[in-house]
Amino acid sequence: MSIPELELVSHHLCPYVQRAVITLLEKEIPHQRTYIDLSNKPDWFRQISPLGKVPLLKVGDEVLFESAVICEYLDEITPGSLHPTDPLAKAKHRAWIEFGSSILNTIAGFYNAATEEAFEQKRRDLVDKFAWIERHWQGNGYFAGDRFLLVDAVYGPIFRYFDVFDSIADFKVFVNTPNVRGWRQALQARSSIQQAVTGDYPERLLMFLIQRHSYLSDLVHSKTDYLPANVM
Ligand SMILES: N[C@@H](CCC(=O)N[C@@H](CS)C(=O)NCC(=O)O)C(=O)O
Repeated sequence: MSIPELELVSHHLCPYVQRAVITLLEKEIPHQRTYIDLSNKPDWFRQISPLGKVPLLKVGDEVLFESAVICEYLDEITPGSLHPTDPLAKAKHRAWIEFGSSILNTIAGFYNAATEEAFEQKRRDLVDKFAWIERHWQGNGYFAGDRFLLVDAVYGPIFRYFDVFDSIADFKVFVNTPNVRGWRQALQARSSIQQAVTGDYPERLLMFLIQRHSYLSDLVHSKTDYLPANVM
């Protein structure tokens, strides 16, 4: 199958966009990337995005939305597959991908929580969610063994948040999940995961966190000595 002209409409911090970028990189698919400002969405974007969200994948004159759909499409138009072939295994991977989206919602609750109490509740929710993965762990480096698959592409951007959170304080989210910690390390080392964001990602995320005016924003402020000059 010949690969059509592809353009990924993106945002610098979006973890869902990163899933698509990682898939594009893993499968070495030529594409263009266009970054937009989500706080000031361009009219052309509003006109083609049914949910007003990134990522979008422009495929010639067609537009795909929803990251899971985009990743599966990219996987299917290229040789080899980043999904298991066994239907039950594939269904389980899709379920854990959906679970990854639910972790992302909890992460949003964590950085938006206004009070210490609400923040602590979200922290515990994160601990619980990663404990679920630990209990069901059947991996070996990656989620399903030594081969990187779509489900791994989903968790790379999730763990990336914690690289920045760890630089603020030790929130003890992975204390009792050694397999998840190993998975996090394996994904951190993967070139496609590293290259899915621009080099200024940590500064951009810190700036975004400060702008939440949340409990976590206050923690970032309390560490002003560590903040890079361009975030102050
Ligand atoms: N279910 C969607 C979620 C995408 C999503 O939430 N994107 C966020 C940025 S990370 C967005 O575009 N938000 C803009 C808005 O909601 O106005 C997917 O998997 O693609």
